[in-house]
Amino acid sequence: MARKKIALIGSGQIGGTLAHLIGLKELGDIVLFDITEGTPQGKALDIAESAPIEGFDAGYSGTNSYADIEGADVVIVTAGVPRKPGMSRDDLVGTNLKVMEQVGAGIRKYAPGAFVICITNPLDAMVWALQKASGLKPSMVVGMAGVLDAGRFRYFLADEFGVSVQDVSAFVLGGHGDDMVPLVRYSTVAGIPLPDLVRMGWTSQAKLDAIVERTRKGGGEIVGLLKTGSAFYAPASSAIAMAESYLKDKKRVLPCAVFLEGQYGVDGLYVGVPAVIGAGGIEKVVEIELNSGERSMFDKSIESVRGLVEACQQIAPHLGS
Ligand code: A3D
Repeated sequence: MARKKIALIGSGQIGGTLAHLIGLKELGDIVLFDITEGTPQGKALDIAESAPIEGFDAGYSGTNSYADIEGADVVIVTAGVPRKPGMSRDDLVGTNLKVMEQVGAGIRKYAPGAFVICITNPLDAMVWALQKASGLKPSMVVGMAGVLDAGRFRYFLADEFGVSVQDVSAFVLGGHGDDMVPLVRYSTVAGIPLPDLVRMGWTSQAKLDAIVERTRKGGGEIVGLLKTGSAFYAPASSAIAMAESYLKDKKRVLPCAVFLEGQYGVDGLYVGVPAVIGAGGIEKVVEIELNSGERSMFDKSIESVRGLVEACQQIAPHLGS
């Protein structure tokens, strides 16, 4: 069986990390694309030269032409600009919306059968724009955010409890903004929900609240430390988990930004919810009951996403509703 073809649109910090991880995991051959000449070619050659040392087989090429992504099975999009200190994700709309229109046109022409994962911020609005611009089915265009947000939540919890990250599972809902909704009730250590762990004396409610707040602001914490850009290792790992579930038909249940058509009372927006990713793309949206506190946090998060999408519709009315 021929290797799968994975196209990476954007060869910056996340794009390069994705390319290396795909090789290390032998998920397929990689085409790195960027508008900057030399960057995708240089990164492709550098990573290809690590293959004999690491012992993996994968083809690498770098390009500035969309024609080279032809027939890609998976496309992961990081093209655009990241945040700098003092910027919110929403400050990126104007620049990155134009980028999504170009990328969408490239995918529409050369990779209409691909499973497309968007990472560019502000995520929930950019994945919406990318789906409109590419014309692909909404079930084949998905946004990466929840796996990363849940990963951060899991890491902080494992650190607090002194247990393996493997035994901590976390649930995050809503948009990828500071008003995302980490769901404490559905987050567990070895199946024990967090509120029970507070009762068992493993941590205090105040410490748990602080961890929830740190999770919400997790992206900003890294931006503040790096000063020149935003997180890239954990975001790349998160998108790889989603791509792997599609390529291997693993049917993992992962929190991702998916197009809602009535689920959770939302219609026509991309919002972070748990979903099954398999060979059919987004195969199922998992709908859970929210209590009134969770519902109001979720609704607040949806309103932020709606505001951003409306801003996109004003800038680019041709994308439709
Ligand atoms: P960076 O290292 O700047 O890479 C972006 C790349 O996109 C650069 O190499 C640019 O040359 C390239 N680019 C710019 N315009 C175009 C275009 N029109 N066509 C093709 N390529 C283009 O950024 P990064 O890799 O650190 O981050 C990429 C994006 O991911 C940013 O928008 C970040 O805000 C976003 N991000 C999202 C998350 C989520 O959890 C959703 C996390 C971290 C970063």
